[in-house]
Amino acid sequence: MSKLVLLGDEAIGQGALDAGLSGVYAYPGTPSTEITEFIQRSGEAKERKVHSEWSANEKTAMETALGMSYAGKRAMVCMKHVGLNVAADAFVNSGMTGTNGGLVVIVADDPSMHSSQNEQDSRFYGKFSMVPVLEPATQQEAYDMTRYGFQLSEKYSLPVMLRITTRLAHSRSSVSRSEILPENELKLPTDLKQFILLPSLARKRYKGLLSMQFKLENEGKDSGLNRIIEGGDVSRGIIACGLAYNYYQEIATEGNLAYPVLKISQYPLAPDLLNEFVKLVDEVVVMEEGAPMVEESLCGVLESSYRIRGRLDGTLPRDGELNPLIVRKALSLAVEATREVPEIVKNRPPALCKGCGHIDMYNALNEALDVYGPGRVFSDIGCYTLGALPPYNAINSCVDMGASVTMAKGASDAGLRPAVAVIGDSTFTHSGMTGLLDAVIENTPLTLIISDNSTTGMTGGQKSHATNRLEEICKGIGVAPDHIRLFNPLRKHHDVNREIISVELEYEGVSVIIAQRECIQTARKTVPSK
Ligand SMILES: Cc1ncc(C[n+]2csc(CCOP(=O)(O)OP(=O)(O)O)c2C)c(N)n1
Ligand code: SF4
Repeated sequence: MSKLVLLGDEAIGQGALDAGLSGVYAYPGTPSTEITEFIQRSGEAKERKVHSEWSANEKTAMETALGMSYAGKRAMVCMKHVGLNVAADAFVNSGMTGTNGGLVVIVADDPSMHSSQNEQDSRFYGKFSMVPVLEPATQQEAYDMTRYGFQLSEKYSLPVMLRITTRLAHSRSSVSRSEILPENELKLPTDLKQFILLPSLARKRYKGLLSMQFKLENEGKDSGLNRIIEGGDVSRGIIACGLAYNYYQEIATEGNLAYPVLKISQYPLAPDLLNEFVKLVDEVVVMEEGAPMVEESLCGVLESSYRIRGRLDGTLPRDGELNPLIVRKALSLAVEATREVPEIVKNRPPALCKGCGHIDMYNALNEALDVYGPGRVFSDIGCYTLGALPPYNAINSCVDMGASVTMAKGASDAGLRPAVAVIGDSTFTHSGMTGLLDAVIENTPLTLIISDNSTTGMTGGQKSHATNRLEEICKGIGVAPDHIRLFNPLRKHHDVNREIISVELEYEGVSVIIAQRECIQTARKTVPSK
C-alpha cells in the first residue's frame, strides 16, 4: 500500500477511514481539530458518504457515535482533553453499555497547556471507566493503533480510547497504509436490552465489565504494544509510555544507551509484566506524558526499597510536556547549550486581530461599565477571552465552556449588579444555552452579551451551530423579546452600542445582547477572489 507523510492527527483520520469508518463526531479543540478536518477534506470519505459534520459539543458527539455503534457501524469521536470532561457522562456510561459496531474515542491531551486551561491526563478517565486505552509513540503507530482500536472494540464490545498529545498530533512523519477494510453493515445488537442502564441491568453489565479486566490486561501483552526490549546495562531500566518512547529512542541512539526498556502503549497494564521488568534492573525511570499515572501505580506495588524515578521524585519535572532534552537530563547525560531564542520570537502574547468585532464590543462594554467599577464581567473560552489582556482588561473569569452565563447568574444571585456574561456564538450553543435557561426560569438580573462572529474562530474558523439562529434560540429559551438586542460592533456605531448596553445593564431581569459581525479572518476567506 502507499506511503503518506501525515500529521499524527491526519494519520488517525486516515487510519480510521482505512479501518472501515462510517462516521466521525467531534467538536473542535486543539490539538484534535485536524483529525475531523482531514476526514472532511478526504475524497474517499466523500465518495463513501462517511458522516463528518461537527457536533454541538463533545457530549452530543460521544452520544451520537454511541448511537452509530448501536446500529452496528464503526464510529469515531474526537476531542481535546477538556472536551472529555464535557463528554464524561456519556463516555463513562458507554463502558457500561458496551458497543456493537467498533467505537474509538480519540482524546488529544495538551501537556504544557499550549492552548488549554489545564494539562489533565485522559488516561485516568480510561482507568476509572475500565475501558482500554491506546497510546501511540509515532505517527505510524497512530495509524496502526486506530485500526487496532476498532478491532479491539469489536472483540470486547467496548469503546476504546486512543490518547495522543500535542507534539504527536502536530508533527509529521511517513505512514504506510494497510489494506482498506469495508464498512460494517447496519446490524442491531443481539441483546436489545444491552444499552438500557436501568439499575438491575446495569449491575449485570458492571460485573461483566469487571470480569473482562484480566483479559484486557493480557491483551496489551498479546498485541505486542506493551513489550520488554532487552538491553545490556541493567543498572537502570526505562519505562516509556506513548510518545516518551520516541524521545527516549532519540537519545538512546545518539548516546549508545543500552538500558532495558518496557515500552507501554496499551492500558490496562498487566502487573506481572511490570514485575517481570523491574526484576531485570536495579532501578527504573518512568517516562510518561502528563501525570505520573504508571509511576504512582508502581509505588503501590513494589517493595519500598526499590528505586523508582520519574516525575514524583523530581528526576523529571512534575508538570509540562517531555522532550529529548528533559529525558537527557533525567539520565544524567551531558546537555549541550541550546541556541538563544531570538528577541523577535520571544514574548509574543496572542492578541485579537486588528479590526476584530470583539474589540468594538469590549470598547462599548468597558465604557458602559465605567460608572459601576470593575470586576463584574464573566467570560468564556474563545478569541474573545483575549479581552482579558491590555488594553481592554475587560473580563474577570474564564473557566470552562459555558461558565460565563452560570457564573454571572451565581454572582447576580449573590447580589452583584450589574452582572455581565460575555460568550462567543459557538460556545453559546456548546454549553451556554442551558445556563441561560436557568437564568430565565428565575428571571435572574444579568446581561448576556453573545459576541457573534458567525464562526468558531479560535480553533480555525469551523462552522458554528449558532449562525443565523441566535435570536430565535434566545426567544425559544424564554428571554423577553424586548430584551434581546442586536448591534453591529463597528467603531462608527460605538455610541449607539454603548447606549444599548447601558440600558440593559439597568434591567432587573435577563437580557441578551447579540453583537453580530463576521470574524474578519473567515470573511476574508469567503470574499471571492477577482
Ligand atoms: C470543552 C472544550 N471544548 C473545546 C475547546 C476548544 N475551544 C476553545 S475556544 C473554542 C471556540 C470558541 O468559539 P466561539 O465561542 O464562537 O468564539 P470565537 O473564538 O469565535 O471568538 C473552542 C472550540 C475548549 N477549550 N473546551
Ligand atoms: S480570528 Fe476572528 S474572532 Fe478571532 S481574533 Fe481574529 S478576527 Fe477576531
